[in-house]
Amino acid sequence: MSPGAAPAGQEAVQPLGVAAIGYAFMGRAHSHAWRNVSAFFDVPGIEQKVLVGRHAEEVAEAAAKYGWAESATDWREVIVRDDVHIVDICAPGWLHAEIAVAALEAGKHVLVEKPLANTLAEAERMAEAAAAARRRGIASMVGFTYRRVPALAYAKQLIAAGRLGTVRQVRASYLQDWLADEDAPMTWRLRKETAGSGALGDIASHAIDQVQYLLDDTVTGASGRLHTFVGRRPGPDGPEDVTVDDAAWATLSLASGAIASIEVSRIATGKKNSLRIEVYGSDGALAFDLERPGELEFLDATAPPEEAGFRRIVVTEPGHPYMAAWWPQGHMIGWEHAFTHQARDFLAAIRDGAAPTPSFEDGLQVQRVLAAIEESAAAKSATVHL
Ligand code: SOE
Repeated sequence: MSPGAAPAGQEAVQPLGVAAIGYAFMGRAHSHAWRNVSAFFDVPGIEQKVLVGRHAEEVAEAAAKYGWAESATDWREVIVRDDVHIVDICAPGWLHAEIAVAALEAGKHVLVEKPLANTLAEAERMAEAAAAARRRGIASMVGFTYRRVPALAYAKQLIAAGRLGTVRQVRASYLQDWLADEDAPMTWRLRKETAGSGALGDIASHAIDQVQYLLDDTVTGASGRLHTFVGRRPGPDGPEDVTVDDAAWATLSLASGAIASIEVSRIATGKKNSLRIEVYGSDGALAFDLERPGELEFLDATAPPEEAGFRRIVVTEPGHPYMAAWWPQGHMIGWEHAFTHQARDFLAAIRDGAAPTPSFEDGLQVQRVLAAIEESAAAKSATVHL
């Protein structure tokens, strides 16, 4: 029996050893989730075995702070360890494919941050490795974490239950302003070779995933544009060229006949982390904004016109997704909780021998859309069919 998998009729006893690779922003968010998940959710026990990073001193300090038993600097040594069963990849995009494929081949369950990869070719390789690993009972999942925001998970339930009727149109935007300042420094996120793309891969990937997830639909065509407003930024050794987009926008067609628009930016002055999604159907509509994560606006268009209007649902009821595990009704949770929900769903899938979602195949589908938008933008062409 593999660790974490429950024998028929019994609870699993042997904890799953987790290794996380990367200890910056995402590594911290994931560490927080691993640290809390078994305290709040009924999942197989885990042990935070080892945190991996390039700089020995910094990673040792981070490991001690975030609850890891050890730290290491060589991910290749870590992913083959017998006491490591889950590899959680929080490293920048250029490392995803190499680490994920090696970890899957070593028989480890793999969770990888979004977007799945920097290029379509890498994403295809990862999806193939995941499918082969799945046949050996190995789980893999890509961290489109916003699927685990209770308000968005509830929005999906409402749409699936037909409360919006036929969904016709979606407007999705993801606006941030951390690059609005021309003097904001270079980071790996602004170099094509490390990040793959800019706002497109970083945040349009979330918006595209949400459109396909909420509607349970597939994008079949895309027309897009990319723009870089600040071409050079201060680097460690002087000014450096920015080689990715600051902003992107696209129109998408979906298999169901629905259409969507996507608008993303990291220079949207005043917008901090606004993933806004509006869904319009024949019988109702929904709106969500990540800057107010515990609320969902819902319109029931089957009500008499005099009564119809958007109403605000406060998503803190025990009947809302994930909420029963936290505080009594009415008490809010935050951004970081979605990572705990993600760890919960991943561990539950491992326990049940189920295939967790979003799968690498789902991540690959998002990557196809990103590539189509890039192709359309480069060619200044109309729709690129996937
Ligand atoms: C940076 O733009 C970023 O941290 C994204 O990389 C995350 O995926 C998103 O959750 C918040 O913004």
